[in-house]
Amino acid sequence: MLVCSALLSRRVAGGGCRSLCAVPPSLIHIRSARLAEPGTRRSDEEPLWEETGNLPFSRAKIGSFIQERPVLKNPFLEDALLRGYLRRHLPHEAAFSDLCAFGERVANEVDEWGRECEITPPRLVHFDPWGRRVDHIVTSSAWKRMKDLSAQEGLVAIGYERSFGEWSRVYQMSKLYIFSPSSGLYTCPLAMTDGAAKVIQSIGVSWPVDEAYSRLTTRQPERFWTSGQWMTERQGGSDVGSGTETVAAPQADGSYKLHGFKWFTSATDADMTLTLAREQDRSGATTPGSRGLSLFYAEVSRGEDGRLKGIEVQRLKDKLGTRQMPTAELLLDGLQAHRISEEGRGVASIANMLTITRIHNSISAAAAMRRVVQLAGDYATRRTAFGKLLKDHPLHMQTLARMEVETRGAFLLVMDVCRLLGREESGVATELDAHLLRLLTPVVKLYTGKQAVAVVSEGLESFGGQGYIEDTGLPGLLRDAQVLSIWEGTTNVLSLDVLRCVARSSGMVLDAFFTHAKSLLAGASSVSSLSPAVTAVDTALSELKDFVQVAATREPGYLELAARDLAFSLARIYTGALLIDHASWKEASSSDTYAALRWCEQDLCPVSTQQARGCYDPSTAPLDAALVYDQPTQS
Ligand code: UCC
Repeated sequence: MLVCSALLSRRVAGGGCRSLCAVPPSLIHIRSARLAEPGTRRSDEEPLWEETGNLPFSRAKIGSFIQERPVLKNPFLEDALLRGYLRRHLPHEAAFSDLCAFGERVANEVDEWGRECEITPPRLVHFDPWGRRVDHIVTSSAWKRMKDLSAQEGLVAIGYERSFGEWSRVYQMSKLYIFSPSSGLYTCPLAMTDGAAKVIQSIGVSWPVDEAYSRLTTRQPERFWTSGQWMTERQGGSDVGSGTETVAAPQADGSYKLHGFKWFTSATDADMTLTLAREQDRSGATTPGSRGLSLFYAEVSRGEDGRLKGIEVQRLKDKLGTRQMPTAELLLDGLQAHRISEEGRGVASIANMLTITRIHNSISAAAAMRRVVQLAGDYATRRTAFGKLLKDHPLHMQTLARMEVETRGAFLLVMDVCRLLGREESGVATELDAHLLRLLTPVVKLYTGKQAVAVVSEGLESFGGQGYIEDTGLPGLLRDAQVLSIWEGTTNVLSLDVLRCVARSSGMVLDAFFTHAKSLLAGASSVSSLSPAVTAVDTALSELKDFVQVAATREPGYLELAARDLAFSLARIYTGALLIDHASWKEASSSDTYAALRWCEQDLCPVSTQQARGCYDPSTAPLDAALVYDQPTQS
């Protein structure tokens, strides 16, 4: 480039072209393009650019090659597994045509709104022009359109209308699955709205929450409400029982005034919230721990002066991703609320909400994977490198195929949990279903959260440098994926939840797991092409059983160290069984079989592998700590 500029300045100064003739043609092109606009004559002696005949940069200063962008097509029509799964389990024309029409809308209309939400993030206006405190969270028009769309499309309502009986949740979550990556994170308020409706339904739809329930589950945009779930305080992200400081002061009319500080409240433009607080007795004393927590319902409203009633928005959070959505710190300063759980039953009552939001989280994770795989696959048909399209490079296809296997596994795992939820809600769940739902909810959330980060990251890489360019919209997918393993319970907290539900059910949840996984394999016993996968899952189940037997005789610390690997083993084994089951369906494709075989090639039971290496022995914990805090040796 330096040589080029030197030549260029000499030429301009001297007006001659002798030295130019000595440089390679490509340099001439670059320099020429900088000297004058194409088609303009700089001096009478020089020919027009067009007249030289071989100047491909003459029409544009940046060259003529423009890479075709990846195109988002109808995410329902493009998804062979989703369509196959629904054809098998929910073969209803009405559901298909609705999903097809919605997929069209997502690709052609909604996706752009999602982008608008990303580039026009919410902002907080504390004061009006005359100095009055208003705490307005200003959101984009696209964010508001998402709310109307969510009501119209029944994205929460479908789960409560139950038009498809026990398959209604699968139908609802299929819609959310094709919506999620284009939703500008509107799936977050929808998750909490769904969770709040579920809590209200389980407690009883009566005053003071009957009106709220009808608004959370309506299809009328003008009536539709969203709900927050204000659980996190400065001391209590995971350990809610010890960390919740908010107190509820009883009022003469039976309501309460809440006073506290909520540190992380998402989708803070909600119309109502469910939140935890400690009820004060007459002397102002409260009960510590989870036993002191009750669940409260509060509406978010403004007084005639425009101020939020009983709430001050301290600030919006500056987050790595999910920037489309307002997340705020809230001071509750006498917020009027109603207790809706029994006293001291706050955590148990909000657990229903956690189940729903964790399932939504898993849907978002699987959907992010699916979206990046769809876009990467499309791009591979448009991008040429080393003389051929990316799709014709076997190594590139191997990478995308591995992403596809992960995505298929995640999809089947989360859909199976939705199936179980639907069965529970329509009153047809067996005891086995109920145990599986309890066990698999933390499992699917923690596993898909991890998968999403890995797959989306790999997906960005498959676009080369463009995957790192902000206005392609791709980096946002990765930023938003990173939160999926954090909120609604981190991987370790959920792994401990798995242990807790095993212990509280006296192992019944694991019995259900073994029984159902075996029954999924049984259907494939006669399909010879699947036999390596069936053998792998069968072996992993035996290994898992052995692990459980040994672990039951060890001290609690042993199981705690094994918790994460145990949860991963449950996820991999069960997902393997689901992939096999789907591939043994009579209308399954060869790709379904291939995906099952590939999934089952990995270590399906890492808890057994690590146990054999002594990773959970009592000596391990101090060694881990010593490694983490390893100090340079003093000389
Ligand atoms: O992260 C957040 C950001 C919000 C953004 C919204 C995203 C929405 C999704 C978006 C999709 C796009 S908000 C909050 C995040 N925080 C958490 O998720 C909390 C994480 N911590 C836990 O999950 C802990 O395990 C706790 C808080 C549940 C543990 O509390 P305790 O008090 O120690 O719990 P216990 O003693 O184990 O359980 C108390 C009761 C028991 O019932 P009883 O008394 O009848 O035996 C448990 O069985 O609650 C019941 N319980 C459960 N029931 C506890 N956990 C569960 C559960 N998971 N399912 C059913």
